Amino acid sequence: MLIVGIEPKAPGLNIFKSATTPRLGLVRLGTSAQELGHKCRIYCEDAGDPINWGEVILADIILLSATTSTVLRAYKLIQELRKANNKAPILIGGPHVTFLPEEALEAGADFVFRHAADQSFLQWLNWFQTCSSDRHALLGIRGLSFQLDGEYRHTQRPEEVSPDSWPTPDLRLVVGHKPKCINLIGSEGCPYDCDFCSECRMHGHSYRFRSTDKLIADLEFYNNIYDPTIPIFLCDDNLGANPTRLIKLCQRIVARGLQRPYYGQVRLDLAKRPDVIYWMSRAGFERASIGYESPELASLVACGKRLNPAQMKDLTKIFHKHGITIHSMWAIGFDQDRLSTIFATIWACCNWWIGTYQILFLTPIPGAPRYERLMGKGRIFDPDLAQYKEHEGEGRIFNYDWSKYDGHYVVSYPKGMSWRLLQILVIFVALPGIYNPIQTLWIFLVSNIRTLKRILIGQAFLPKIEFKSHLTTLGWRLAGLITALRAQGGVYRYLKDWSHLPKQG
Ligand code: B12
Ligand code: SF4
Repeated sequence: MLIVGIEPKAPGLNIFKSATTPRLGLVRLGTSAQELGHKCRIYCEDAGDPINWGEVILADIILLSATTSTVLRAYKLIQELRKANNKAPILIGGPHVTFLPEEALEAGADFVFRHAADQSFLQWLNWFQTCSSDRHALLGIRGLSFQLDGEYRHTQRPEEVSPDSWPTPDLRLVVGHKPKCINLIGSEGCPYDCDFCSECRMHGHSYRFRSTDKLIADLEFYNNIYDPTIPIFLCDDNLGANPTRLIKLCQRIVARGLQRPYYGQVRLDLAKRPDVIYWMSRAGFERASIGYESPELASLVACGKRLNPAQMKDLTKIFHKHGITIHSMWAIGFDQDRLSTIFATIWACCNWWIGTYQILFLTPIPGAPRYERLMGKGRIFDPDLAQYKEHEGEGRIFNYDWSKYDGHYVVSYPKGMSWRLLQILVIFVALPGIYNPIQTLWIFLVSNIRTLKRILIGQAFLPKIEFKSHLTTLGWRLAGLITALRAQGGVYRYLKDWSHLPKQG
């Protein structure tokens, strides 16, 4: 069968536009389907060729994958896909529709896959090939939402599968995609349940890890098909969740000669274990993406960081000392935040010499505890019970246009300041302020000098990777500045569109 998958493009301009990589959902499912003998073609609108409508017409099954900010584009595509091909069932999945399955069914999807679909998708494929006339049989597939006898039905949440059962995602399925960075994920689940994140409800509260053997095999696979200078982003939500496992992975990378530029998503407190950072540096980790969230103690306590700003500064230095550049992720809009928080964030980014950063507004994405708390009266889907229930929150969300849920727009009333001032100060002052060319030049100079010093004391294991990383940072910072300035037009229009909101607002 011909399976066509589509990952819709992100709405508008955002700071991720220059680092486009496909999410791995469709690629992983497509690889599994391909192993079963099906032909799979994936179109990632932001990272590859445009959709080939000739292929869409011939497709037997159409897959769509979306996050909250891309879901409206997915719903629009459903209408166009139907017109082009009204025989093929349209399946949709991802972290948004998992928590709003009926919204996707109303938008025209035939089947919604909730949570991880590695098992349910293959079971569905089997159903489709063998007994598609018996829709009642679908009730036996977990994690599925669909219509039966004129009613929406939601089967119970899927069982958690071992990450070792995942195939190595074959990015070559993404038509026209020439990776500038290869994403690879090796774990699922998270015990922290942060207020603004949906990971725990999506994948459960316990960490499940892919074995080191499998990860090494994944890395070897990419080493064989892609240029070894292309970075691999180990995008686990917390790559350092098990520090011993991470050390073992790095040691195996070194032993197998698989050093190359790696990026990893870790928590800042991983630096309390300098031995882990040392091994990361030896394996080639040039960049760590770290959720800093806030430079203010009250907000750090509120989001469960268990670190104070002074400790954060010191831990930042440990990454730098090992030649690892930091991409810091900050969130603004905690109930404890005041306007001064924005200036404190600018100060921290500059004063702690952080390579790159993103400052996003805390956005109440469906599935996150924050969404339930901030929404008004309405129905919410309980993923554990697999049913909708009535709910009434604080009523602070004023905009449910999902295309504005990419972290660049304020969509709910903050507690400690006016939403407009928050929006204006972050986009018009903080972003261009921190990416100012003088700071960019300083960071470039300081990090190169740091690497030279590391060479002199025999601590720079992969100096070429380090020097290249400083150039990448320079490029990203300049691109960040340009994007921040270009994004201002959209934000200005947004402020005008919502000018009717009451004053506090
Ligand atoms: C890599 C990554 C990125 C990369 C690339 C992302 C991209 N191309 O969009 C970068 C760094 C650029 C990025 C940016 C952002 N990201 Co991001 N990112 C991720 C991360 C860490 C991994 C994505 C991934 O590949 N996962 C692994 C795959 C296998 O999982 P999956 O896609 O969910 O697929 C499974 C199921 O959902 C399901 N499924 C999915 N699609 C489909 C389709 C069908 C038909 C079927 C049957 C099943 C199915 O089956 C799959 C296999 O089990 C996730 C967190 C996570 N653990 O997933 C966050 C995540 C996707 N990002 C998120 C967000 C919010 C963002 C940003 C808005 C800002 C931010 N917070 O950084 C931006 C927006 C980018 C944009 N395009 O507009 C949220 C999305 C939440 C939501 N409801 O929208 C996530 C879930 C993090 C979180 N827990 O909050 N991100
Ligand atoms: S933000 Fe990170 S640590 Fe917090 S729940 Fe999400 S994945 Fe876990």
